[in-house]
Amino acid sequence: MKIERAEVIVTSPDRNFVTLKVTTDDGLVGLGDATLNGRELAVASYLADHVAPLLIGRDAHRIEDTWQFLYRGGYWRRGPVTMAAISAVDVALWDLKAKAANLPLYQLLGGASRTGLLAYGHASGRDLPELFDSVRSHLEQGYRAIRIQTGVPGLRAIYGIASNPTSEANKGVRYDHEPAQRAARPAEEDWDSRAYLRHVPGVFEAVRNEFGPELPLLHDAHHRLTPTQAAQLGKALEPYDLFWLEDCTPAENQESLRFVRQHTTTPLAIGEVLNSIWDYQTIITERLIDYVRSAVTHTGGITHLKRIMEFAALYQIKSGFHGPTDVSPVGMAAAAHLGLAIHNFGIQEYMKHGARTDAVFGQTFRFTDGLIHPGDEPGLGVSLDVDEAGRYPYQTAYLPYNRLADGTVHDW
Ligand code: CS2
Ligand code: MG
Repeated sequence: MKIERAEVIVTSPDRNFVTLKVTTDDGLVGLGDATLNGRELAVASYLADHVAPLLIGRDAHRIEDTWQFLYRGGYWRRGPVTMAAISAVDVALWDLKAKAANLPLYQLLGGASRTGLLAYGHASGRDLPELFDSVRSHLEQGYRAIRIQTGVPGLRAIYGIASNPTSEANKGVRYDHEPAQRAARPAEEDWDSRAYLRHVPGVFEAVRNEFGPELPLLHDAHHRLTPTQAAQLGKALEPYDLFWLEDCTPAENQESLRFVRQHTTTPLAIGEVLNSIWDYQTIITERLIDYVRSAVTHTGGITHLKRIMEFAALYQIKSGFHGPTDVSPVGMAAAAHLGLAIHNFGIQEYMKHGARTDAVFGQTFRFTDGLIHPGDEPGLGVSLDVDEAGRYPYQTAYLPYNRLADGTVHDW
């Protein structure tokens, strides 16, 4: 099964997506997601200018060899751009191998370890009434686990709030659905960690009082706290029994999680900005996290994330794969196939894509009664309508950034 064509398709139906389409000499097509929010064209060029020409003529069945060829052969290793590019090739080859075997991909990854994947959705509100309405609407949509994001008094626009103001070009698109605003420059937002720390525990108390003790609740601190503040928040949230507190502090310094772990038993999830098994070495071997948050798209594909999950299994750490709308339907399908097969599955993030995106990407992926299933079509179960994609050319879009009250740039 020789690779005959490797094309990079950039489209912007509801947001920008980068997809690698690999076609073999016997006419099979494999797809891989290479979308890196706010830096899409960097990966598109890495693939089109440097990788795609090297794939032509290769045996599509040799997935591990191709992975090592691109990782070691590329000399410059790791990092979000390289690992997103390698991921797209890897997933496209797994899609091809499963289609050649006429099996859904999860069957090649060891078969199903469960009937479906528990998924969580994003509820948010600037205030409690808006938040409660958002939780109710997610429960009505069938979600059985809910991420809670809240506005903070005194702060104009913060991460994760659906009703935040958006750019003119993003009118009608929920802010939390697409934080990367279509604009020539990134939007500046404000932040105050002490105001946030004073406000959030009370919100979780109110949500528990309103919705009871059982509902799994998640929260994303989105990399904004120091290790000490993260320990304070984790401790303050213990009475509300969170499923997880995510990205409580930037993870570049993996050891900083030791301090957080020493002070709170609130489960911790980290990894959406980590790109390789080496980025997880300390936080897994010292069990400083409970959930691996990587996306297949940003972590070297199914081959590498499966390796990370096998490593994590030794330490009873589970998956909590990243699944916002900037992971394309191809990336979501890959996460669902891997999540269905691995033993140490925890939960899957799932934000629904828009109608234009669903028109570009055909999917057998389904969300029923709170559970995700990738479907039983051969391969990933995703198709790409190139003509439809062609209707939506790339649009410049940037994720926002933060400044503190004194003007200091802060983690967004
Ligand atoms: C977030 C993402 O879903 C999450 O947990 O952290 O929404 C993140 O902000 C975006 O994926 C950035 O592109
Ligand atoms: Mg997150």
